Amino acid sequence: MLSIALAGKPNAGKSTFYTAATMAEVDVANYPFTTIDANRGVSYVRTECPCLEREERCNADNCENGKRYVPIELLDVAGLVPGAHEGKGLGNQFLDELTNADVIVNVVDASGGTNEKGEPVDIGDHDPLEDIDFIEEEMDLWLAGIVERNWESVERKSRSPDFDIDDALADMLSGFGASPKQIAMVLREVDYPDDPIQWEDEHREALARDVRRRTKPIVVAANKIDVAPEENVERLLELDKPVIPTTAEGELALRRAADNDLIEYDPGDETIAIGDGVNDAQRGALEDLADTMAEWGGTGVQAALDHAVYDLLDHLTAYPVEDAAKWSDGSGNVLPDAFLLPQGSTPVDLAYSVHSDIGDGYLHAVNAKSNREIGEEYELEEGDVIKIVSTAS
Ligand SMILES: Nc1nc2c(ncn2[C@@H]2O[C@H](COP(=O)(O)OP(=O)(O)OP(=O)(O)O)[C@@H](O)[C@H]2O)c(=O)[nH]1
Ligand SMILES: [Mg+2]
Repeated sequence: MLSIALAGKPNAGKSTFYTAATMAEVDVANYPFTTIDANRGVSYVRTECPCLEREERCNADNCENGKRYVPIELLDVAGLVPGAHEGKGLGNQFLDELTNADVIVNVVDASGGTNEKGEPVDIGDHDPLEDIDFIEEEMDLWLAGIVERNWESVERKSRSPDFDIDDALADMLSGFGASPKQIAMVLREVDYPDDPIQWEDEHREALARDVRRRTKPIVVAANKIDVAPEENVERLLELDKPVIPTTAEGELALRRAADNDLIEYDPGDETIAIGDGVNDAQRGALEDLADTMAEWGGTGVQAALDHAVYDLLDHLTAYPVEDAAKWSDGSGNVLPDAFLLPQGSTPVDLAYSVHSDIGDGYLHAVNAKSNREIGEEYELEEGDVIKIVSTAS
């Protein structure tokens, strides 16, 4: 499963975001380092279900009237402070948790109500722009440290006659969650000596920076928009980086209200319908929240996850079926499964995602939307419904 990690300063709202997105109970409090051990749970990205193209909506568990929710893993980790790679705050513990993440959501307190250590200050007192870069820097320096610590073993290996620097670096960096393909791409772009003995600190730092950028892309969640000065959010949106305004607390309130049938709301909706069962205080709070949503296009929590997966990681959703006419599995369930795959994936890749046996026994595939057989080279598109014919199925 794809893994998204929530990173950021203490007290920025990571655990609130996590609770809202997974509806799991975790500790949330207005002081730094509330979270010490990482929380790991299932959340979803939202996309349009192909059932919208049919007369009837599907009955899949994760489809809500054509709003399709595809599972991903969400990770909520301890807050990060400047100097973490040297052990400040909770230090490397947090950074090590990121090894398995495919993409990072950097939760920033856009209200300026917490200082660089995450301690509460008056709203607007701290400039949230200062909280953007240090996360990247800490991650880069942390990875550079890993490279440095492993350098001796690369130098040792270089004495062997069949030594290849690309292979040695790929070997070392695979532990960081970088695929050989990603590493090959980075190595093509940077200039470095073939002999590890000649590497300087700058080479290692440049390598770490490039590998980090490619393997851990970051989207910023400009959080607490419900209380943030508008100007703060605007300035964050002007940055030359992906930024999504969010209110994690707002999303949590909406999900709880929807669970209690007080409102109609599906995660990622830009509006809510308030029911008759609410009292005056609840109505006031929900109306305030609806105003915030109208201003920024929703609570942003779903949008941040969607942006991470569909834009930064450039993934698509494909739907394997057994019956190409009914778009169903063998028991008649319409569009029962959805898989996230990188753009450029083929029907064979989809077959392997379903099961390695299905992949090994792959014969051919049918595009169920056009009812045409497709070749092994066919590049899947968002929302494709595919029947895979395999000796294993
Ligand atoms: N107004 C407002 N407050 C929020 C929002 N999100 C979180 N908070 C509050 O911010 C405080 C910190 O939230 P947490 O979710 O515990 O923050 P964290 O980033 O997990 O903090 P650590 O675990 O200490 O790193 C709590 O008082 C939350 O209620 C939001 O969108 N708006
Ligand atoms: Mg926390």
